[in-house]
Amino acid sequence: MFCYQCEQTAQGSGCTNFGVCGKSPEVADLQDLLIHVTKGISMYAHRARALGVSDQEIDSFVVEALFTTVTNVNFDEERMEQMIRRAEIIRAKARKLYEDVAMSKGITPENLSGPATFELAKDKAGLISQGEQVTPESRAKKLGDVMAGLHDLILFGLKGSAAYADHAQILGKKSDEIYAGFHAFLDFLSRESFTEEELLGKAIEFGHFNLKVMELLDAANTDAYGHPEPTKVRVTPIRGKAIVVSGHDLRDLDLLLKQTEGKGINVYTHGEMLPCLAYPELKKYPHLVGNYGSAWQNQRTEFDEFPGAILMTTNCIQKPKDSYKDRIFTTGLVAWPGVRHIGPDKDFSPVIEAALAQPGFTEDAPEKYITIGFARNTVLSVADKVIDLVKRGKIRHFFLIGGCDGAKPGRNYYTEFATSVPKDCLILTLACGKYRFNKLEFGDIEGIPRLLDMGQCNDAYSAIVVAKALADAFGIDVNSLPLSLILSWYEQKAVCILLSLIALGIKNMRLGPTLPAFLKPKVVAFLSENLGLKPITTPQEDLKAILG
Ligand code: FSO
Ligand code: SF4
Repeated sequence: MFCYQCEQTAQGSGCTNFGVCGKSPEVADLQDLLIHVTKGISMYAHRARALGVSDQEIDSFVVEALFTTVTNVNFDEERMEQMIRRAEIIRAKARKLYEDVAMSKGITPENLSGPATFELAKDKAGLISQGEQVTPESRAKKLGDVMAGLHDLILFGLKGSAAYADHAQILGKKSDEIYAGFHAFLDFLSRESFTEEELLGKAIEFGHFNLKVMELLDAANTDAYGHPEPTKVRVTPIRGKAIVVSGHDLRDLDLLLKQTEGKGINVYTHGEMLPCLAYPELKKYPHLVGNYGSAWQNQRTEFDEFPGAILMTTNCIQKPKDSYKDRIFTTGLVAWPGVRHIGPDKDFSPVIEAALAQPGFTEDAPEKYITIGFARNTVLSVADKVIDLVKRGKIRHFFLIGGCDGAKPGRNYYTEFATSVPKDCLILTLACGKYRFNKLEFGDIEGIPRLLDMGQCNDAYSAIVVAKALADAFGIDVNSLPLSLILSWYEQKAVCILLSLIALGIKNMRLGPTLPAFLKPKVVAFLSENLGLKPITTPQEDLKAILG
């Protein structure tokens, strides 16, 4: 195995024996093989589309295959093997689709090779050794470090973007342009050789593409559940039976809420599900009582102490402790060997039974609330007031402190940064990194809360919309706004967002806790020269540099 797709990669360079995340070498190799076959599918699907035909099963599968390989999604060898076998069938379907349409138009189909035609081994051991031949490490041997790193930057971005596209397609939002994009990028990545210019150009093109994916998911979420609105959310448990839902999928939560109605079970959000509590069509359920716990990396302690059932709807799952292995469930693409999985029928009865068999919370904890729900609609509704406050010098600067959390001690930077931001500045936040400071008191500036939680990581889209609207209102470029982005990254969704921000030309972003291992020094130097992208240093130094 060789995996360096996330921030916690071993020694900051690559997991080679076993994933720091808990991913086995076998699963890592199978994931790389799945990506390889998926490139083959897209080589055909891309060409078929150019001739006017497409197929929903092929389109959806490619998105799912990419998402399955995102950090902390699928740790199950059996499921990975099944996915590869299905990929083989889908590839044959895509090939037929392309060859048939070409023939019908009197065109000789291209004779494709590589990922399009290689034969898969008959048994799992054979698949694993095939996977070993297509790891990022073997790519680096062929293409060289810089080129392979740029290839992987795009590939990892695609994986993150696929997570968003999958959430959107689950809610019925499907876009031909977006499926076409996934196939086109994978087809590009299936090539044998590249130039640095081509790869850099594609990375920027991908950044623009991902904006459309985030826009699609924003539309899917808001069309289905309304626009998030400022909502006071309870963050301490109340007496009664309980289910906690983690991950990112709004529809899973909705379905679970419907199935638990009248059952005397309280439902809590965890991690990136917190923003769900602000959507009108989700918060309407009285038994969705609040948020439990904090960010993903604390789940082993928090789930251990949770006296009910646990449902994981997407990443980030960690190895379950024995103490809760029989009351944690996965659904969708997330999988852990031996953990019970709720299939596509979304019958959550086993989760409900497990919750009823547990004691639940025996008493109310002391009340504590936080306010969430400051996505684009809400923030833009007070834009005039915010603009006025900026003009009157009441708001000096905006900080977007957003991104993922993780286990490394260096992540304290973000808490320290948030608490050191001067009182005349606003803080926008999103994704799971905010748990380090979202329960602290930040106060307000003439009624506008100083800490505005915009939502999940994909709500970076909201932040971009707000930044553009503010820039328009002031008649200036986004980079001239008194706005600084302080980003934390962990997995591939952060990579696609970063590429979108780079594509928009956002300058002077600070990124931490460490820089991605796949961004080689030459690429870092390029981004730093052209966009002033820099690693975080200390909160005090960075604040001083920003505010002058
Ligand atoms: Fe966090 Fe995990 Fe949402 Fe990521 S829960 S780390 S960026 O999955 O996607 O923010
Ligand atoms: Fe290592 Fe991250 Fe890959 Fe897991 S996802 S194997 S921790 S680099």
